Amino acid sequence: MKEKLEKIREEALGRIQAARSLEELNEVRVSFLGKKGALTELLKGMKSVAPKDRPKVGQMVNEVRALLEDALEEKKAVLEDARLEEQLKKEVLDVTLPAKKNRVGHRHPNTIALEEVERIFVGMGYEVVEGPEVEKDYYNFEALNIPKDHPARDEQDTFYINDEIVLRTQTSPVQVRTMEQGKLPIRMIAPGRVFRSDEVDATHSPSFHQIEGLVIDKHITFADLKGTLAEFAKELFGEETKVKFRPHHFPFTEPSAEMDVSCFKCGGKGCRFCKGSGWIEILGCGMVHPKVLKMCDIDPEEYSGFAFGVGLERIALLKYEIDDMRLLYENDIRFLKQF
Ligand code: 2NL
Repeated sequence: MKEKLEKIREEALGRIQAARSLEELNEVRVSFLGKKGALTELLKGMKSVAPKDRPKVGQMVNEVRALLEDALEEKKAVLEDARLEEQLKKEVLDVTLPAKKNRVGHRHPNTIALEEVERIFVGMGYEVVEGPEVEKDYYNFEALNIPKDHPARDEQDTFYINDEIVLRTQTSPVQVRTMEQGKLPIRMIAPGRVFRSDEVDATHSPSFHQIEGLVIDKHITFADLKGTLAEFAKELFGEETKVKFRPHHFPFTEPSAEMDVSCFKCGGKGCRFCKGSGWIEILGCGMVHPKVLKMCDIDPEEYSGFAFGVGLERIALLKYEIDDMRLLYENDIRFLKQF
């Protein structure tokens, strides 16, 4: 009995020592101290021990049990420490690493330019008005004094839905519709998508954006047009910007002009950007043609007005020094995120 006990003790201590994990250690505990464990089995053999020796043997068994329990406890603490250590190693957190950046999108250069133009005109008391992209021929051409044989009406230039319906080639129809409503005075801009049957190249696209402006009131003169557009140019391109007007022709304005701004790159001296001239063409404008007013039931003897039209893409290309319009439509994030 004593030898058996000794053997159990040595074997148990050896296996406790060798245990590599808490699970393995628990197996060792069960196999020696559990209900069917070696030590428990040994106690069941007490019947064969002489009654007078039983207290002594019982004491020996209890001593071994206590010894093994202590050894198990000790090893358990060691293994628990090791497990914690390992877990901490696995969960190392380098707080000096740069944080993951959330990639946030932003506005398209066209939109940035549009909002800038809107801000300038809203600041001068203008309303922003939108209208349909699919328009009646009447609003797109007829009401703007564009005669039936005008080249702009050619199928080469305009997308026709049928004889009476077109994709608008400018946003003027929005202004005609506003004039028709009869509420005067008018101070408005009409931004939006327009369509022309153009081949795609660095400066053309069959679909682009325009911002037109219209002012109708009593006593509006070309001086109002000049002052307003000069102020617009200064706000858009910088306080030092100069403007000049060259005579032009549009069927819907009389007189008509094109406005140039002094080159904001070289200040007017002439550089590659303005092709040496010192000036950059920016918009078309003029005094609203009396015929256009009449067609909208506005009396040209009492009221007068000016109007202008500017390409949004043209402004975006100039402001952000982009040399090819197609870049604005490709939606390549690497390009877009620069603005
Ligand atoms: C351009 C510049 C322009 C207008 C648009 C306009 C609108 C109404 C009446 C009179 Cl309702 N005019 N818009 C005026 C001058 C120029 O656009 O380069 N267009 C082809």
